[in-house]
Amino acid sequence: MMRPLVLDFDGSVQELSDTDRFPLQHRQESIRFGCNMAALRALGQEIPAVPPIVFLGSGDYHHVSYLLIERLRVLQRSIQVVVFDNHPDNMRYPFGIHCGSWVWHVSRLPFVKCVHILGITSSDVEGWRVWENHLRALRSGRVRYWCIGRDLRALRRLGASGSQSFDSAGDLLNRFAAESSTWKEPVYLSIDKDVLQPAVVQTNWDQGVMTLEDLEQGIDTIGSLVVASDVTGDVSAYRYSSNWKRVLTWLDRQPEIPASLLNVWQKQHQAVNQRLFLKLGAAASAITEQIL
Ligand SMILES: [Mn+2]
Repeated sequence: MMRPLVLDFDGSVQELSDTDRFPLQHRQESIRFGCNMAALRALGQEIPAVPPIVFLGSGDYHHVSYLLIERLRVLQRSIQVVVFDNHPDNMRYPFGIHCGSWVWHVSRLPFVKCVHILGITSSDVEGWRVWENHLRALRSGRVRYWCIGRDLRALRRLGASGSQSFDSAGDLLNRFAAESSTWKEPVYLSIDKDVLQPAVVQTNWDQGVMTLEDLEQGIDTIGSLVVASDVTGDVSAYRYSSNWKRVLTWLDRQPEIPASLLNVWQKQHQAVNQRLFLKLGAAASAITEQIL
């Protein structure tokens, strides 16, 4: 079994069996929530070659997935990107890249065929908020939303014909299994645990409706194609020293995590991470050694 790597910005990911850790606390202020491309590139220079399973800590670092996906350029073939997330992460953000906009940047990489985001229940995809999404990526089919219980009429009117909403996680996963069974491309898999219902784990963002079993079923569906993966959605408390970032996160209505609960929540994440690691390790080891 391969060893996962924790890119440790925030100390949120508790001990897993046989983990390596790469300390990045000194980049927490500059990378967390969002950064300019120069800061992201500087981070890319610092982080080493990574194994196929990477834990990133809080979902506030989800844009670091962009760096990990960009490295798959070496495969010299087109790839599918599958993201489990309660949010589209394809929103407009004029100040560089952030945890809510990274999908759009990934969709512009020439070797990425499509970014599929599964399990969205956020209202980001509905009503007037559709204008905050990168619509061109949705129209061209480079980005597709797989939602649960949302009304996508506004998006469809704007041409996002590849995006769908389902009545339940089960319906979504069945449709996804049918479609992904025709894929020939390797898959990069990114999991934000905010796709899970709050009964499973608590994150610092509003959460979806999937159970851990739903998520595991989804991983199994594409398991033999997955070449690399990351996991985010762990919890940590952080106070920005920059006023600018404090304002940005306040605008995004990020709730503060009560200190008394932080440790309890991190332990829940540890158990979920261990299960995801076993599932991803079993899936990835076969194909990765051939390709990477
Ligand atoms: Mn995310």
